[in-house]
Amino acid sequence: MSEAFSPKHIVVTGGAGFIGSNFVHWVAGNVPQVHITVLDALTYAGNLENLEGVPGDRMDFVHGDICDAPLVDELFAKADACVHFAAESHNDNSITNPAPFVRTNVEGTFTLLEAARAHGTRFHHISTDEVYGDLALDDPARFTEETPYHPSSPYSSTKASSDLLVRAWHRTYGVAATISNCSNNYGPRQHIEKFIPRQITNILCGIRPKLYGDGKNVRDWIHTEDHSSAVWEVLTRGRIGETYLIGADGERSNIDVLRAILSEMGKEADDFDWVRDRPGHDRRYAIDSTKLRRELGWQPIHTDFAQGLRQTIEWYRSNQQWWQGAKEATEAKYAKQGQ
Ligand code: NAD
Ligand code: TDX
Repeated sequence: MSEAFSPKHIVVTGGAGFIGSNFVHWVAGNVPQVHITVLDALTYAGNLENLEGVPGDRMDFVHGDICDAPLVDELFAKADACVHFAAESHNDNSITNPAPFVRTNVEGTFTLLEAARAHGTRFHHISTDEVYGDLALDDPARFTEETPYHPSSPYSSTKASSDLLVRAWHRTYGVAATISNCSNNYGPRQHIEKFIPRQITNILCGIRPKLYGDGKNVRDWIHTEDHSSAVWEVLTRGRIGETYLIGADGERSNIDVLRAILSEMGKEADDFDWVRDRPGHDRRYAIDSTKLRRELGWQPIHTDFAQGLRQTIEWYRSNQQWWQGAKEATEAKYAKQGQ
């Protein structure tokens, strides 16, 4: 299949975060002709070290806010596409303080869309399966592109809002936009507030892992490199105005994932603490990615979860300087919440 769109210069917002930086590495390693401008505010979740190893002639870094309209306008004038990862991304933070979520996720996306409208920039919006709410554990259904929006948390409701803005800017103003909604990512460089890296780094620090509620909640795990390859397919060959769900058939309960980590790290199956549940905690996410696979021929390559988890554990073991500075504050924040 031939490529319909071959950008020469892309703006990647949130490129110093977990998934954004993995995407930048993926593009630099797989697509020779593209120049990348990373726009990132370097919040607590952004880290310039995440971009180490990306050749200097392939990328420039702009330290700035996606809500800064003049800056965004200047960058969009020079690029032919934007892939928009920047967001406040953690559900638990959105419960304690939703304000930055509304600002970055809603107002920030609005600011970018206005610039895309002014400059005719191709716009790919990164979203989440959480916009669809949750499924029961015994429901055979999975989310599809037709599932109605039903977000539960302040985080997911701001992501749903941003998706709706993208759809409206496409329909009303003709912005050349696509959206992808992906399931839970794992892999290197994920902030240690998130489930998998929190448990790995707890064990490395001699702290007992923490499991919310009854541990039966199900997440649909995908390796972040597979998310990156899917985003590239949608950006270059996806149909304008369409939404694509990204998932790799990786449904697992939290307790199963935790037990896999414990076993891999030489701990007993019950070496963890049950802690207070997350308010409004979504029960189960599950993605049906048939459209992406059929239309664009995308396939995940990291299909062995045990192996991906082993490599992720190894990454945190070998990169303690990357996460150690954030560990105490992250755990203090959780302790205050009883988690
Ligand atoms: P992250 O929190 O690791 O990184 C977010 C990045 O955005 C950081 O580098 C941060 O500095 C930057 N940022 C935040 N506010 C900004 C602002 N106002 N201006 C400029 N930059 C700003 O997040 P992540 O887990 O890598 O998620 C990236 C995207 O993928 C988000 O849009 C998220 O909703 C989506 N997503 C995440 C997952 C997941 O499992 N983590 C799954 C599906 C979708
Ligand atoms: O210590 C913990 N113990 C625990 O049991 C933490 C941090 C989490 N959990 C549970 C809550 C969830 O059921 O693990 C599951 C995963 O939690 P998170 O890593 O916080 O992810 P989740 O809330 O599922 O959201 C993630 O996937 C969708 C990303 O953070 C979002 O950005 C993305 O949109």
